[in-house]
Amino acid sequence: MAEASLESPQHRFDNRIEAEEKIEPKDWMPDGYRKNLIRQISQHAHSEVIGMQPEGNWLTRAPTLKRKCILLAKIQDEGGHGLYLYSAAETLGASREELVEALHTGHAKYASIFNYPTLTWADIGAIGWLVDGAAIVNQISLQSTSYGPYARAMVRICKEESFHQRQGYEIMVKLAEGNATQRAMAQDALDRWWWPSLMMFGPHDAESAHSAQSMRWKIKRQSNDDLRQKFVDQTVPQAEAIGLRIPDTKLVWNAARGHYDFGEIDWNEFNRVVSGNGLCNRQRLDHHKQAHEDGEWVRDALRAYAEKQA
Ligand code: FAQ
Repeated sequence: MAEASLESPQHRFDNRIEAEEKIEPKDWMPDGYRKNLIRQISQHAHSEVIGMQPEGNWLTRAPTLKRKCILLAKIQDEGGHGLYLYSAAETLGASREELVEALHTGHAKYASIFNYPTLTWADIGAIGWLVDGAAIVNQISLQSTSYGPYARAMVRICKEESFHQRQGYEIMVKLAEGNATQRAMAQDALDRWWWPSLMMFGPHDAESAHSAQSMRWKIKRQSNDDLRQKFVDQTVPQAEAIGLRIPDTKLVWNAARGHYDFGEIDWNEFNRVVSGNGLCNRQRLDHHKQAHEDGEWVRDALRAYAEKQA
């Protein structure tokens, strides 16, 4: 009996996770592992695609042609990230139709950050600097996630996000070096995007429904709170370097811990936004549904072509 269980698919799977081997699409995996991955990867994909909207709002109003080209390239990258991630989720047996349906019916989430409006050009700087900055901290860790297609998608995504973060910070640098109005715009954008960026890492570890199991399966490699701390530690000096103030009165360097201490997130706001009642939730979903509907003719043409070939 003991010998048989040593040979069981579950046992082999556990050993491979233990040995840091990647799990590939055709390998045996527990149902829960598959479901959890489809959940996380598809929500990640939805975030990338919905995340194109707040920045898209500034494409026609970028201050120069060069800024417009950079922003356009960045937004297209985000669409590409969504596509790699949908493909990774499809390798687990989920169809694209099901995934999009889950987004449209509210069964699948996307990152709360994309439900905030982009009010000024400085918001484009703040998104690149803070939102892409937070995304990279999380995604670098996911490069060593246990599912092969997800880990490999992360490698390329991280390279692109790194360019995004730098272009955002460079916008903030220029505004911070500018006149009083430009500096005020940069500070106002930081004030509005700081806390929502910290929320991107999800609930505290003790409240995180999926973390313990995801860490055991090595889907997640670092906890929500550890990643959030890493982001704070690396971002505070960047703000200081350009003379911007982080909007947190509790923020202080803790020499004993070797980290910044920081204030508490407004979890009521987080829950409100995640449950669909943020400033732009309805607008973001309606826009996605409309774009999806407008693309129906492309899907029809592809289906007709496939039928003709069959
Ligand atoms: N917003 O048990 P946990 C980007 C949900 S990409 C909304 O801790 P988990 C690029 C969570 O889904 C940004 N929902 O969950 C870009 C779960 O709900 P469920 C996206 C959130 O999965 C930049 C429930 O709360 N990145 O920005 C949020 O273990 C600029 C319980 O939470 C990724 O998706 C939230 N902030 O940990 C694009 C990275 N936090 O499914 C355009 C991959 C938590 O039970 C412009 N994902 N929830 O209904 C992850 O690393 C994880 O999924 C976490 C959450 C860390 C996000």
